[in-house]
Amino acid sequence: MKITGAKVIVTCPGRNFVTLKIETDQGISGIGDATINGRELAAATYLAEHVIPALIGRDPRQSEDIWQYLYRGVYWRRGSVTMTCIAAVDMALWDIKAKLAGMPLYQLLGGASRTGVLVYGHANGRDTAEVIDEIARYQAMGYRAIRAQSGVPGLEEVYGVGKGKLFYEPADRGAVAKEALWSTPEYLDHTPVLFDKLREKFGFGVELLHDVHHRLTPIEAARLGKSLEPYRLFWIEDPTPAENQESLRLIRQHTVTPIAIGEVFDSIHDSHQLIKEQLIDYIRSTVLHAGGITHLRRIADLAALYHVRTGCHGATDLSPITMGCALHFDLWVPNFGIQEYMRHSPETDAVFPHAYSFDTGYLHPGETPGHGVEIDETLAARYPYQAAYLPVARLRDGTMWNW
Ligand code: CS2
Ligand code: MG
Repeated sequence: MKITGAKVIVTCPGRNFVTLKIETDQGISGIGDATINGRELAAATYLAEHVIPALIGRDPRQSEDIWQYLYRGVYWRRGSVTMTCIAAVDMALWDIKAKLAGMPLYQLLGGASRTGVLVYGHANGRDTAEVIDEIARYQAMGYRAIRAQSGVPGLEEVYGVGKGKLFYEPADRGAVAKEALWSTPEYLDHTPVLFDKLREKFGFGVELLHDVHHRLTPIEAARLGKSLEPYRLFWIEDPTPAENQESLRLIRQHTVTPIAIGEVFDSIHDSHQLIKEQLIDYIRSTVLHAGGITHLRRIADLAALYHVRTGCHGATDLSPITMGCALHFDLWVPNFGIQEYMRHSPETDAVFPHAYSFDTGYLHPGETPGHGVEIDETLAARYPYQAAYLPVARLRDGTMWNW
């Protein structure tokens, strides 16, 4: 069996997505996601110029050897562009292999370890009253786990509070990123009050999550984790930037609030110490940004040795292809925790028809051979790329901070 061709499809049904399509001499094709929010064209060029020429003529069933070739052969290993592009190839090759076997992808990984994939949705609001309304709405939709993000008094715009409802797109159209003001003291004062009100309103029958989004120093994150202990959160996410994995030791010394990190990680080396020292409870790495199913399996297997569970990132800037692959992975992985599920827009769902479905707080990938997601190329062509960037944050004195 041989790869006869491959192409990159960039489309923007409300937001940009980069898709790799690989074709074979047996008429079976596979697709993979290569979307990096704000750096889409870097991935598209990397694939077109440096990956596709190396794929032609190879056997698509040799997904491991191709992975190793693209990882070791680049010399300049790792990094979000390289690992996202390797991931796109990997997703497409697993799609082809599962179609060849006539099975849904999860069967090739080891079959189902559960009947469905527990997901969490995003309840956002400018203030506590709006967050309460949104949580009630997500509960009515059947969600058992809900992330709560709120505006902060004194700050105009903060991460996680969307312009619209149901789905949230943080990237703004334009040639350069918008600048947003951040101030930690107001956030540290406001957040425990928010969750006190949420638990008073909803009790403890719903799992509540919160994304700190890299904005605190370790000691500030320790304070936040401690202040939230009475509200028993499912997790606080990205409490502090985790390039320095040791910094999680300080947070761990002060609080038992569970910690989830990893959506910006691109390899096992970014989380190796966090996992081995049990500095986190959930690893958020994804099939998209961490080298595909082939690499994410390795991360999950290491995590399983240290009681760390998966909690894959699943925002709107990860295409339905990533969601499809993630759900097959989630259905199989023994140390599953939870899956993020930010719904895509109807335009996006039309471009990426898929087999996965939502029911009473769980997603299921479906039984279609492959990963169960396709791309409508004719429709995709109607939405040309539009430059868009994630915001950057500055403190009141102008210091660059973490958005
Ligand atoms: C967030 C993301 O969903 C999350 O946990 O961290 O929405 C993140 O801000 C975006 O994926 C960035 O593009
Ligand atoms: Mg996050």
